[in-house]
Amino acid sequence: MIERDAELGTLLRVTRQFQVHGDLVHAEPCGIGHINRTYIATYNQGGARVRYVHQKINRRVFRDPGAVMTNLERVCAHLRRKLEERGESDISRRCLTIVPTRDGRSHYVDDDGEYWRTYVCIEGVRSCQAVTDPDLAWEAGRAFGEFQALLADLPGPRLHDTIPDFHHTRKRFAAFAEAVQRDPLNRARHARAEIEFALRHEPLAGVVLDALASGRIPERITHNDTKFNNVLLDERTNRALAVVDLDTVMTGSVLYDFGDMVRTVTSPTAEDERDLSRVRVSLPLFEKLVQGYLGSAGSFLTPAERELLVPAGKLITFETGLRFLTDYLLGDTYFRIHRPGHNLDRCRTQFRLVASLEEHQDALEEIVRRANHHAPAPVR
Ligand code: ADP
Ligand code: GN1
Ligand code: MG
Repeated sequence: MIERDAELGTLLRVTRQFQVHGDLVHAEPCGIGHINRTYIATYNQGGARVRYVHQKINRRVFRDPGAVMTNLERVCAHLRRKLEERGESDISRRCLTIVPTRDGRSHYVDDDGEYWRTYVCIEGVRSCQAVTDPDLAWEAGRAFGEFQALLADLPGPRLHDTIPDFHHTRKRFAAFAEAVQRDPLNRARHARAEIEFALRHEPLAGVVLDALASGRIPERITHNDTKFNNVLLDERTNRALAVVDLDTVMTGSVLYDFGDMVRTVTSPTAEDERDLSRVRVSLPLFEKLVQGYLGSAGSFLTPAERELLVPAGKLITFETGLRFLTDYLLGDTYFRIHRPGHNLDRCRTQFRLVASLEEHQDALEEIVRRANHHAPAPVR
């Protein structure tokens, strides 16, 4: 398999650069994730089978991969230290472990200027593309809330902005409007209804931006890409074990994180579900998500942040739909696609969920009110 694929051939050369012992026996691409190239590689290490994850960072998306790696090293070291201080067990399954290169660096730059890194493979886990079990929604909320709590006291300077203005929804909207204007592939005619929907929802774009700008809500260190498949679940217990995909950990609002949880765990469908009649917010899933999140983040969230939890769900679902639509119009150059029209399908799913969140807004607000009542006291 390795010889058949040019990139896997490169991979064979790359793997030798890392402090991985033993012989590579098998490597295959991991089908999950829209951005990086991820390979799971099996080695024969003294007769035992050991797996590692090799990842090529997407340079088109991350313009400064060195900055990504600097952030990543700090974040991984801090998470590990915190887990050790708390006396946790199974730490190598609870956070990412960077395997250094033979000369002690966190990454290797190949002859084409591509950045590669290697992680210990976390075993006995699975990641989910859709959630139907409310207990899993609770796990998602708990895991990301705990992640934010663990990073609250990260020492040192501000993290690098690995993607500037990542959740600047107004700029995302402007990019969308420009894509419609240019329509370089003449695809807008296939997306009339979605373009109309986006234009109608433009006012949503300011929801979190304005609260941040006015100082109503604080900046914190956040994950910024909290979709559910970025949590690894213990396949035996279904408990959330590790949060992965740390490339966008930087300063932001916790509301972006919560919003992306709403987007990915409250409809019992995958992100690219084509049967839109199945896409809707499930109140039991939402309720469990909020309870899990407030259980771990409730001790530091301010009242203003709590007030914006429901709007943030709508905002990030809208923003992500907008990003899929923009990418569709521009020729699918950002998100990896697996079929023609994939990004348009993804956009439709997001917009359908936005509509469902709007329909159920009062019920969602009521759930948050109830959960706030039981969660740790708000910080003032
Ligand atoms: P992308 O940015 O492309 O989403 P991720 O860093 O999320 O890349 O990795 C893609 C997938 O690879 C993850 O969703 C997860 O399933 C798997 N993965 C990543 N790191 C590990 C690891 N250390 N152990 C096991 N699986 C991993
Ligand atoms: C990308 O990397 P991945 O697949 O976990 C994207 C997110 C989107 C998500 C939509 C760096 O996440 O922002 O919300 O796709 N990551 C980046 O599924 O753009
Ligand atoms: Mg990912």
